[in-house]
Amino acid sequence: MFYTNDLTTGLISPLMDLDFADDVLTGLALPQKQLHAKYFYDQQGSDYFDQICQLPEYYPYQTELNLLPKVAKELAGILTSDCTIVEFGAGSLVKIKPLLNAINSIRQFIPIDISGIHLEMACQQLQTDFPKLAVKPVVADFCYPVTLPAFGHQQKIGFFPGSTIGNFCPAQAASFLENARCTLGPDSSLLIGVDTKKSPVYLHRAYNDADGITARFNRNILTRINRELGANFKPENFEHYAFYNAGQGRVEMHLVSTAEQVVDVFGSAVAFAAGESIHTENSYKYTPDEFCQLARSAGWQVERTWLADKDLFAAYLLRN
Ligand code: AVJ
Repeated sequence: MFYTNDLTTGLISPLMDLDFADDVLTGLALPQKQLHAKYFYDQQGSDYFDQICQLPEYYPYQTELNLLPKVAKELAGILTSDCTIVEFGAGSLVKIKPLLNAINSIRQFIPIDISGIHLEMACQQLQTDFPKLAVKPVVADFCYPVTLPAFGHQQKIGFFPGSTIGNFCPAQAASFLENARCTLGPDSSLLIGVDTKKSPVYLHRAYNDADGITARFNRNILTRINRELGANFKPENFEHYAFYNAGQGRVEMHLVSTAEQVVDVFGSAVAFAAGESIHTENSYKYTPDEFCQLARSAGWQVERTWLADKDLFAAYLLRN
C-alpha cells in the first residue's frame, strides 16, 4: 500500500493506488454493484466513523467499551508474563486503553490500520499516555497477510474489537481467523469483540441515525473515489439505505441512485438505473453459538465468552 494522493492539496499524484482502482472498477462492473467496506476509511471516513461511535443509536461502540474493563481484569489474571498485543483495525486506539490500564505485563503494542495518518496521530497520543510501552504501528490492509515487527519471545495476544470481523462474510471471517492464528503463532490468544443478533428495530436505528452521520460516512466513499481515482460521482445523487437482512444475518448498507445517470470512473462510463444500488457494506451479526462454531472451524479454542448487558454485544477469548 502507498499513499496515492497529495494529502495537503488533494491533487492526484501519478502514483495512483492501482489496487483501489482495480477493486472499484471490478466492483462497479458486477450485476449488483459493490464496493469493499475497507475503502470507507480515508482520513475523512475515519473521522466520520469516530463521530458514529459517539451517536446514542450506535450501541456497539459504547457497549463494548463498557464491557472491556471487566474483560481486562480477568485477562490480567491470565496474562502474567511479558506480552505483546497486536490490534487489527486499530482506528483511534481507544479500546486498547482499558487493557493497558488493567494488564501490567503488556510490554509491546502493534496496532495495524489501513488509515495511516489517523493511526500515526493516535499513536503519538497513546505514547504520551503510556510512555513505557513500545508502540510499533503498522499501516496495512489486514485482508492480506501482514508482516509484523519481531515479537521476541513474548506471549502474543491478538485484539480485534468493534465487530470489525462483521465486515467479512462468514467464509472470509474464518480465513481471517485462521490467518491470525498463524500470524500470532503457537500459544497465542485472540480477544475479539463481535456484535450479536438482536431485534431488527434496534439494528435499523444503529445504522440509520437521526443526524445522518452514517449517511455521510456511506456517501464519503464516492467523494474519495472522485478525489483519488478521478471520478465524477455526485454524492447527492445517491441515497443512504441500510437494513437488516435476516436471511443472511447481516446489516447491509447501500447507496441508491436517485436517478438514471452515467458516472465517469477512471475513464470508464458506469451507468446507473434509477433506484439501482451500490452495496457498500455488510455487517454480520452472530449468536454466541454461531461465533464459537466459526472460531473452532478456524482452529481456535473458545476459552471464555462475555456477554454485555441485554446480550447487546459479545467478547470472546480464543486460544491457539
Ligand atoms: C466498524 C465495521 C464494525 O459494521 O457496525 C458503522 C462500521 N458502518 N456504521 C459496523 C459501520 C455503519 C462498523 N464496523
